[in-house]
Amino acid sequence: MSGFCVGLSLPTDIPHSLSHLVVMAEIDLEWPKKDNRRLLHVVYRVGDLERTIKFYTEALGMKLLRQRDVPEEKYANAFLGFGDEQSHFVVELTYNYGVTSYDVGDGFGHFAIATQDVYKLVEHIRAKGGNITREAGPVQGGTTVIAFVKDPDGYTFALVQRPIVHDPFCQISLRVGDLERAIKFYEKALGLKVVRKVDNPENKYTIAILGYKEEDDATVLELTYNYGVTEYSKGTAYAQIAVGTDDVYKSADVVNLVTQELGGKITRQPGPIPGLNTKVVSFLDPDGWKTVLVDNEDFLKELE
Ligand SMILES: N[C@@H](CCC(=O)N[C@@H](CS)C(=O)NCC(=O)O)C(=O)O
Repeated sequence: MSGFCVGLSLPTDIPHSLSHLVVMAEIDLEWPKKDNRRLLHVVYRVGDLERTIKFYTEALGMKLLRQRDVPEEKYANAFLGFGDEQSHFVVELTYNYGVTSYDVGDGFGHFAIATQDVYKLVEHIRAKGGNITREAGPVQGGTTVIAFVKDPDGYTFALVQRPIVHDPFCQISLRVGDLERAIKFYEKALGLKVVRKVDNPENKYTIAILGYKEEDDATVLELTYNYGVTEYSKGTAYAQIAVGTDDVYKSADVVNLVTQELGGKITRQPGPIPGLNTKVVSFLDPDGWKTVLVDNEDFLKELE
């Protein structure tokens, strides 16, 4: 059985004749798997919007897709990626007026960019003044060529060599303190599937790759578990991943139940964001990483 019933009390001011009724609402636990979901963008804070835009466009090869300034709330956003937001995963940078630096924390892993030639991209980034923190070469214990680069705010970008690249922005990596709990959460609450899992006892870590499609076809979430490490600092820089949904209310019902079982919590109840009218629901996973589910139609209207 995929759903079960939950009793909801009616408000106390309804007509007396109805007050004995209890509304039975069916919660469809399979909804996240049936829903029309896609990783849309990742949101994080930077200390200087122009500096980051310059680095991402000139060194990493992204395009500036759109920008908005919200002076009444004292912040500005810039969206960058390797193609249009309708079909590509992008970054949403947030600049808060006057805040010039943030703590990235030790729980955030990296963003990953796929490219056919990591060596060449490393040289290009170096020539643009980028900070290469791990030179190009095969990954420890494997053959895939990778490199690590730090952006001006200290966020790590992994460069990953692949023969065919659809959307270069291919991965977000976060560290978690209990991998099995995190996998269950992302499967049940978000409808993601484990597309790959690798245990690396030599280097004392396990990674699980979760996606709505196979790793080569869409951007995925990588969860890393380092043996024995159960907690990480989240810092103040990284914010959340945005995922599209056809129904934030049905999604929220499922998330609510999953948080009762596995931990985490809803931080913004489902509904339209005042002023913007895009319907969203936000929540934390059991490790404290945030996701926002965004109504697909409302999101497309934002792009018009
Ligand atoms: N301790 C690492 C575990 C994950 C890990 O080692 N990932 C691989 C890539 S899948 C890596 O960073 N390898 C380093 C290298 O090859 O230099 C972490 O928390 O990031």
